[in-house]
Amino acid sequence: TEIKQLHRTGFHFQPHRHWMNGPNGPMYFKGIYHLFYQYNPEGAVWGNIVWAHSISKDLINWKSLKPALSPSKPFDINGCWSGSATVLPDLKPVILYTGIDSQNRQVQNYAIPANLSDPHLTEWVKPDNNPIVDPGTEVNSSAFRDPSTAWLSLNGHWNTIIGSRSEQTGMAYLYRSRDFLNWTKVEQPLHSVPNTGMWECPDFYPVSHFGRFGLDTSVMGNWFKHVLKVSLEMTRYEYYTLGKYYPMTDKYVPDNTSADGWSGLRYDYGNFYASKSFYDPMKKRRVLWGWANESDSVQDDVSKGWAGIQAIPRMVWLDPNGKQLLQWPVMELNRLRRKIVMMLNQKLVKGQIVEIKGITAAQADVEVIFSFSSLDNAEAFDPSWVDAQAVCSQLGSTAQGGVGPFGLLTLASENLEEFTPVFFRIFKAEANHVVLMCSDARSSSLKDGLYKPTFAGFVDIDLSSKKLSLRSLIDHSVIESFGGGGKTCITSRVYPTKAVFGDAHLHVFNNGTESITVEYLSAWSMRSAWVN
Ligand code: DQQ
Repeated sequence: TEIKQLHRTGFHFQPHRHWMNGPNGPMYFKGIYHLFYQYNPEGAVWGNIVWAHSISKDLINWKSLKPALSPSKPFDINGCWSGSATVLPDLKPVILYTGIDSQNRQVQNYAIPANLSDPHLTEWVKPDNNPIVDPGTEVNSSAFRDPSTAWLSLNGHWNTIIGSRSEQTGMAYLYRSRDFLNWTKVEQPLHSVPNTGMWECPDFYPVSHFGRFGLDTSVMGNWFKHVLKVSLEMTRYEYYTLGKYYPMTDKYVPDNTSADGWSGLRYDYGNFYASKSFYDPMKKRRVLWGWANESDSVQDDVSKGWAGIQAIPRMVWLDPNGKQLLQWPVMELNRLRRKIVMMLNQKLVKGQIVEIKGITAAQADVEVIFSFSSLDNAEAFDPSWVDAQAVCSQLGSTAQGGVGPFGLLTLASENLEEFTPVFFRIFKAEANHVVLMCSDARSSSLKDGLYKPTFAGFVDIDLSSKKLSLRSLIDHSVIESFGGGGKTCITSRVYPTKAVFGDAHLHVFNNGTESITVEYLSAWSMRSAWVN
């Protein structure tokens, strides 16, 4: 088209054109990473859903293959919806996915590679004994989807969980099988929570108490915790609990260290949904893929010719405090770093803004450590402030505070008509300090008709070192931020009209009474990746 693409990303995963939603069946197989995704081959809006397929050696540069699964049989004729891959112990990958059948029911199917010696696994077969799970009479056939990667129990059978709801109780049904073909529903769901509505894309995996190494989904042991993540259709956020899994009885009991439900822990406090993780045996890590939807209008998507990106894949592991997960962009991303500029010991007094010059600010990676000498100026935290997003939108980034707001001004236009601040503000509570992290899209664009939310989360961090770190990946229409070394993540989609390409600027700022020091900042221009 004639339209200049102002908002296409340079190093995020997206198809060449058309609509993409959730990541499907991510896996590593014989030296190659596979990513499948929900895709409309006919346009930039949701519909006609197939499993598109791309492969990579480094999770950053991708080659697109033909779709692996398209509607063709009675058991998926109305859509090939989300699902997962499991690599069976004899190195045979199997896909479990949701088919929308000829009666518009959601059923679970399987598919296998047509030719295991094809290193790309280009061709997939949907055997005729599908579906392998149907909703029967007990389960709501319009709310029964997204089978997880299967895991092997100590009692010798395979397990998968499937998202659902019964009335308004969200749940993950547990199904088990001895042969991966005949599946039976376990009476009790693996977990359910009243008033949370439909659970999409459940994910269930172990995390180690020690270090950053990931664990294969079927690994069982006493020294692990398990993560249960669900995507809440009602709020469009993903929440997770940490808990204990009993591999003899297949029971999961969440720890009571955080809320279980929509007020619980989130992978990301912004635009990040329908995620899936997989174990990478090459680098012994667990990697998380999540979808960041557009925040512009359907009409904008149609004129752009595309919609949807995947967030940069993240390594996930257990915080040493055992109470939450930590996330960090996979290290392969660093290979795209080109020119670097640094800032050392730059003091920021109240109201100060300092530009980071010399990099491509519309396509950049920034890491910064802020420090402060005292928290005496921290404002009192109102215990009724449970909703970080509400606090953040009330206080904003420009009005003066005590300690903060301080942080980055990303995708800023020359005269600051447009800017997206990513920042912290520290409060004093009864017994501790409370750190608020925000990514505020309200001033991100002069254009109307966009969704410009104020995203925010709290950062559960020990401030005794008087330091707070922030990393932001800036890529034209997306800002992915990692606060406190990956404790709190926020992804925002923004569509600046002036702060584009060479006209985008990056700054550090402080609007708090307490002076803040940029102890150390590195910002890199990012090279574009080869994506599809
Ligand atoms: N959308 C898919 C479902 C999944 C949801 C259909 C996630 O399988 O539950 O494209 O956005």
